[in-house]
Parts: sequence; C-alpha cells; structure tokens
Amino acid sequence: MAKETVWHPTSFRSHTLGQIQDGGSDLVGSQVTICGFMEANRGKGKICFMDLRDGTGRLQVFLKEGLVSDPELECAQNLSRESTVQVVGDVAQKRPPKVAEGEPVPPPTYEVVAKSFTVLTEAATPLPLGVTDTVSIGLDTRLDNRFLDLRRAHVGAMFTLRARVLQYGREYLISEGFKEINSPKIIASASEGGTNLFPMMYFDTPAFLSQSPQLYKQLTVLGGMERVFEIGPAFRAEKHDTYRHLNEFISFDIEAAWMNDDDVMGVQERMINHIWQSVADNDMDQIEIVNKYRETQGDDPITVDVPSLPFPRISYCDAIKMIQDSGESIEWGADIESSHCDIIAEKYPGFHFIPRWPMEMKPFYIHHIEGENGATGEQLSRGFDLNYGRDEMTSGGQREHDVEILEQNLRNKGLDPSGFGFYTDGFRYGAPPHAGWGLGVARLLMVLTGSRNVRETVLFPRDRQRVTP
Ligand code: AMO
Repeated sequence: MAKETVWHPTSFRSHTLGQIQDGGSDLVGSQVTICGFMEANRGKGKICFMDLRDGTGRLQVFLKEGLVSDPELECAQNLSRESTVQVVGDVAQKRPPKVAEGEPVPPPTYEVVAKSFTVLTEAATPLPLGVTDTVSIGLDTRLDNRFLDLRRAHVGAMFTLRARVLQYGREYLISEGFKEINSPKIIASASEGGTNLFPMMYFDTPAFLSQSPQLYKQLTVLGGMERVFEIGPAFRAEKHDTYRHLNEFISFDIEAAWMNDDDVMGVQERMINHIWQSVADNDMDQIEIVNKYRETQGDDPITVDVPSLPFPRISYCDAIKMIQDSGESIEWGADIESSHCDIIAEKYPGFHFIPRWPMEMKPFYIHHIEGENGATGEQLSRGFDLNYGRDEMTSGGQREHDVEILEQNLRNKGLDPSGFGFYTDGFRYGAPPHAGWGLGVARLLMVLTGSRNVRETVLFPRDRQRVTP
C-alpha cells in the first residue's frame, strides 16, 4: 500500500523540507540545499529566522552575521512574505524548549543554519489573501487567487486528500480486475438525453463536449475488455446555481460485463469502504490539518468513520412510501428532491443506495426489470442512485443489451436510433449483459472533508459565473 516516496535531489535542492523535518537526526551536521516559499521572517541586527515552506513541510532557517554576507542578511530581513528562496546550509538540532519538571520532553526538531542565501523571486505586496491568516476569506476571492489559496495549509490538505481518494479508488478497482480507459470528450451525439450539451465546431462539423463516458465505456465492454474504469471530465450546460452543481466535473465511472445492478452496487460500496479505510490508515495527518483550521472557524472536527458493509438499500418504492408517511405529498413516479432526501437521511444519514427506479425516469440505456411493476403498474428499472445524506453521489445500473429493446427505449425517449448507430451496432454481434456507474468525485470529497460547497473540492471550478482562472 502507501509506499514511501523517494525524493531524488533536483537541480535546485538536495533535500525537501519534509525530509529534514522528519529525518533530521541522520542529517545533523550535513550540508543541504533547500528551497521554499518564505512564510515569515523575524529578527534584526545580527540575526534572522525565516520560516520556509515547500510542498512537503516547513522548516526554520537561521541566518547569522559572519556565516552569511551582510547583504544576504539584510535581504533576508527585508524580504516580502511568499518570496521564493534557495538556502545552502548545515542541518542542526534546534535548542529544545524549556519544560517544567515532570512535563514530557518534546521530540527534537531541526533547522538549517545558512551559509548562503539566494532570492529566487520576490513576492509582490500586499498579497491578495493571507496564506497563514485564519480570518475567513470569501470564496470568490479565494477562487480568483487559487494559486495563493492553495498555499494555505488546510486547502493544500484538501487537495492532497482528493489525490488520495482517486489513488485508493483506482487501486481498489484494479484489485478487482478493472482496467483504466480514456474515452473521447468531443462527441457527435448525447448520452444523457439531448439537452444540457455544450455545442462546439469540430472543423466544419457541429459536435459537443461529452456529458459522460457512458456510451464509450459500454462499447469498450462490448469489445470484450470485461471491466473498465475512467476518471475524466464531463461537461453539462446545466443552468443550475447550487452548492453541488458545476458545468465541468470529474466523473469516476466503471462498466463491467456479466454484472447486474446489484453486482455493481457491491463494487461501489467495497471501493468506498476501501477509500475511507485507507484514508483512516494513512492520511489522518491531512485530516488533522483540516480540523485545525475548522477549529479556528468554530466548525466541528471531521471524523473518518469507515462505513460498514453492506450500505443500506431503500428501493425507490420504499423511499416514496417513507416520504409519504412523513406527511410530505409526493406521487409515485416523481423525482426524489433534496428536501425528500432529508427525510430519508433522518433514518439513513450515511451512504445508502436507492435502487429500482421507474423505467420512465431513467436514461434509455438502463435495463428494465422483468415481471415486477411499481405501485401504479409502471415498469421498474435496474437503475439506482447512491446518496449520502441529502446529496446524490452516483447514478448507475444494469444496461439494456438487447438491441431491439434498446432502439425502442431510444424512441420512447423521443430520440432517433439512426443517430446512435455507432453505439447500437456494438450490440449486434454478441453483447454480454453488463452494468456500471458514474460517481461525482467532488461530491464524494465534500462528504470526506465536510465541505459545504463542491467548489471547495475542485481546483478551478467551472460554473455559470466562472470560466477563469
Ligand atoms: P449522472 O448524470 O447521474 O449519471 O451523473 C453521475 C454523477 O455525477 C455527478 N454529477 C455532477 N456533479 C457536479 N455537477 C454536476 N452538474 C453533476 N452532474 C452529475 C453526480 C452524479 O450522481 N452515465 C450516468 C452514470 C452511469 O449510469 O454509469 C451518468 O452520467 O454525483
């Protein structure tokens, strides 16, 4: 599992700050070259202390008259925060703090005593936002200056956690025989219905940005790849303006032959369980950084509670009944809105599946259920959602693999099968039963990091108001 990272020296540095911070005792007395952003500088006259930060940690640098030149010392004392510097010096153990008798002695810490000091770039002042401040900063200012926002410890930790979630998800699926694929993002026909497409010109032909890898992941499984997954962008021209919708998002998709809806729900819950367990085993340092910031904002700390298996399954029919029993008016066949999800979440606050939606409400590629109808006689489907609390994380289902029914499904949705020949042809020469799902990565991260807005978990979000940076 999580292997030790190998930090080879680069042209600019011999060691990372994290290496010295964590492995300082072996390095005491050795000369190192380090680089970093200068977070703070203290001291006048003959000395200066600088706090440096790189992508691996933080370290104090000590500069002293006589050990560095006078211009170097003066430059260090007057340097603006967030400037980048390179330091050559010797690793030393810091003088331990005085502790009262009987108090535990803290572990040793290290610093670099500079022999030479170079400014790589000087940061302009004032900074558009404070990197070490804990004052709350508006989301728009943060997103406009994401390059600086990311330098804040808890924001960096959130994106480290995001990278880990993708890593653990990948490694889990690979352990179940899935292979990673990449499908085209420039497409000629819609997969999730005809609306919400971003049109574009592909040379002289009208085309669209892909809403989902749906049709291509299916074609790959029809091609015999058996189990595939993709982590890639999906584009939706939806006019939503909510905390959980973006116009570009990363969709984590799987598709697998010889599986039905129940089977792929199993894959999903095992994968999420593995992700949470791996974060609990390896990444609590990042969670603590996030919690340290949350404390300054008066927010409750986040905990990593590994969800137990299996996740609850509340069929669409049972969900409707539950909502009706609570006194809300909802008809069988209606969509389950967020306010309805709140009712379900009272009983099932964590991850829970809602399987067996009416066929009418699911896309044309979803498989129907034989011989079982809904409350008012409608056809049920093998489509499901995964929710966490009030938010949908995933949609998925078993796919229709009988080409005649598939073409009828297209017609039922008002779509012309002739526009889908590249897809339906894939079913004419032997088609395995298959199933899959698509998971919104940012929404899963919201759950893990206790974020209230999906934009917190996306580096450069694209919404109706924002297309830069
Ligand atoms: P669906 O359209 O439900 O299903 O999308 C799957 C998941 O993607 C996320 N998602 C979004 N996240 C942020 N902003 C949006 N605008 C947005 N739209 C969707 C959600 C959602 O659950 N092809 C099917 C999947 C499948 O059946 O395999 C599909 O795309 O978390």
